[in-house]
Amino acid sequence: MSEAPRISQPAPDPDDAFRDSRTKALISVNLNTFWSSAIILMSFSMWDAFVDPAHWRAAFTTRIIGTLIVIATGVFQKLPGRSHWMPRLAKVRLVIAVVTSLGAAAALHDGYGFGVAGLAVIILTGPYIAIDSRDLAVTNLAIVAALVPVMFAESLSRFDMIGTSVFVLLAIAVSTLLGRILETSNQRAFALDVELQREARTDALTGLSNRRAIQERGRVELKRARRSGAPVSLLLCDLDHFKHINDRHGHEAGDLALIKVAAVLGDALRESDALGRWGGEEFIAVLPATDAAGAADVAERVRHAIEHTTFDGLGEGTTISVGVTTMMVIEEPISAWDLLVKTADQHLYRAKAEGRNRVVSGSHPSSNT
Ligand code: GH3
Ligand code: MG
Ligand code: MG
Repeated sequence: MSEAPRISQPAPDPDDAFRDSRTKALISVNLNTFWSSAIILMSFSMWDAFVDPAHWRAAFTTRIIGTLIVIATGVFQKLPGRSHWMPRLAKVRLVIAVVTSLGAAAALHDGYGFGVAGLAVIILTGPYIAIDSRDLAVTNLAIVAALVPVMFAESLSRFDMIGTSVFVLLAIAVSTLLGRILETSNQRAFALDVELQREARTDALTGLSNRRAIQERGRVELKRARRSGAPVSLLLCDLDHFKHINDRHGHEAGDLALIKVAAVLGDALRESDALGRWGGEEFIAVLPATDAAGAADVAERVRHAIEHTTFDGLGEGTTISVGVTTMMVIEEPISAWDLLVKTADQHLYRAKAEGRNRVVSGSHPSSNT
C-alpha cells in the first residue's frame, strides 16, 4: 500500500482570511474608482476659479499634477496581473489627493479658509478604501506625515496652521470612528458568509462533508492524482439492512447509529483521506495516493470496525458492505469521478448480492492498478 503523507491542511488564520476577502472585495469594487478621484480633484478647479479668479490658474497646475499622478497609479493597477496593487495604490492616491488639495488651497488667496472643508471630506473616504482599522490608521498616519512638511513649506499663517490642523485631526477622528464601524460590520458579514459556506458543505446529521462537498473534494484529489500519477481509491460504504434498524428501534435510534457510524469510519481512515455522507446510509471515502491493495486493507478495517461497534440503545450491532475501486487518473476529473463512483457502486452491489458485511474490490477495467 502506498501510504499517503498525513498532511493535515493548517486552518487559515481567521484574521488573514478576513483581510484576504476584504482585499478581494476592494479590488473587485474599486479597480476603476481612481477615475472618480481624478474627476473630483479637477472639478474643484471651478470652485477655485469662483473663490479666487485671480489665482485659480496656479491652483489648476497643482491639480493637474496631482490628477496625472492619480491617473498613472490607476492605469498601472489596471495592467494585467497588477490588480493586487490596488489597495496600496488607493492609499497612495488618497495621500496625493490630500496633498494636492492643500497645494491648490495654498495657491489661492484665503484658500485654506475655503479648502479645508474639502480636505476633511477627502480624509473621510479613508474607511472605504482601507482593509481594516489597522490599515486605516497607517493611511491616516501617512496623510499626517505628508501634510506636516507641506504645511510648513507653505509657511501658513498661525490661524491657517491651527485651523487646518484642527480640521485634519477632527476628520481623522471621525474617519477612525467610521473605520471601526465598517470593520465590525465587514467582519460580521465575513463570519456569516464563512458559516453559511460551511453549512452548505456539511451534512447536518453527522457533521461530515455532504454529497456536494465530498464530490468536490474527490474531484480535487483526482486532479491532483492526474498530475502526480499516483493512484486514487474510493470506498462506497452502505449499511446493511438499515431499514430494519429504523423499523425496529425508530428513526431517532437510526439517526444516532448513523452518527456513530460516521465517527467510526472517520477513526478508521487516515487524516489525508476524505470522508463524506453520500446519501441516507451511504458513505464515501476518497483515499488519495492509495493503490488497490491499500484500499482493500482500509475497506476491511472499516468493515471490521463497524462490525465490532456497539450502538447504544440498539441492543444489536450492524454491519456494512463496501465497494472499492482504484484508478490511475487519465481522463478529466469530472468524468473520472463519475466512473469511480459507478464502478464502486457495482462492487457494492456485488457485496450485497454475495451476502453483505463484506468488501468487494476491483479496479475499473480501463485502469491498470
Ligand atoms: P441494504 O442492506 O440492501 O442496504 O438494506 P437497507 O435496508 O440498508 O437499504 P434500503 O436502501 O432499503 O434502506 C435504506 C434505509 O436507510 C431506508 C431509510 O429508512 C434509512 N435511512 C436513510 N437515511 C436515513 C436517515 O437519515 N436517518 C435514518 N434514521 N434512517 C435513514
Ligand atoms: Mg443504501
Ligand atoms: Mg443499506
